[in-house]
Amino acid sequence: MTQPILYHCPDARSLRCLWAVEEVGMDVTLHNLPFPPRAFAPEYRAVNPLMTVPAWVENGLTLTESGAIVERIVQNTPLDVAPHEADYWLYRNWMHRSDATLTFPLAVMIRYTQVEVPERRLPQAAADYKAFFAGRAKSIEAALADGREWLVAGRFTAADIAIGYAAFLAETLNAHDVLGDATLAWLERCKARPAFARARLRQKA
Ligand SMILES: N[C@@H](CCC(=O)N[C@@H](CS)C(=O)NCC(=O)O)C(=O)O
Repeated sequence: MTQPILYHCPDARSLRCLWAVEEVGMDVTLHNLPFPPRAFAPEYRAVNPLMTVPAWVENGLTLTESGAIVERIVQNTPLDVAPHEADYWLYRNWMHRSDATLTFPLAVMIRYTQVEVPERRLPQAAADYKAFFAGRAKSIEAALADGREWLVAGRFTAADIAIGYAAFLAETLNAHDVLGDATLAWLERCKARPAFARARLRQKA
């Protein structure tokens, strides 16, 4: 059994995985890459032909979806929600929603405000996709409206990591003004997790 390798770019979606690693105390080899790898790390294609982060390599298996990797990391820990628990399917829904529904519009914003060369930047696309994110993020506010501390199962779970990263990314893009009060308070609770701070520190090493 070899130690898993996590390929990561600072504050990219792979932060979900590094945060989960720190929450559960798993030993992994962290491989930091410059962003975007397709421009600055051509050798990474041999690991992940998609040229996206994260990638997770473990015993001959390569995973490339942040949600699936987080699920792998938290398996058999209290951060997972088990099939016999009442919130199991809600939990799974949040795990899928985290990237497919909530991070996607933010990725469009990043591309058209930061990644593209200045002449290809599109302020209108960024504004439209921020509005798209705003509509979708109402689902977080609705879930937290009853005053609950965490999204599901009455405890901090991988759903808070997966969705918390999307809210954190919105904040790094200055798009958090569209988040509701309950969401902003929950985001602060997420960021106050010692494991989140450790992950952000470790990615700088
Ligand atoms: N659905 C994938 C998306 C992965 C993804 O698009 N990652 C971004 C970083 S946040 C990336 O590597 N972008 C660089 C590129 O596409 O060239 C996941 O959740 O891991």
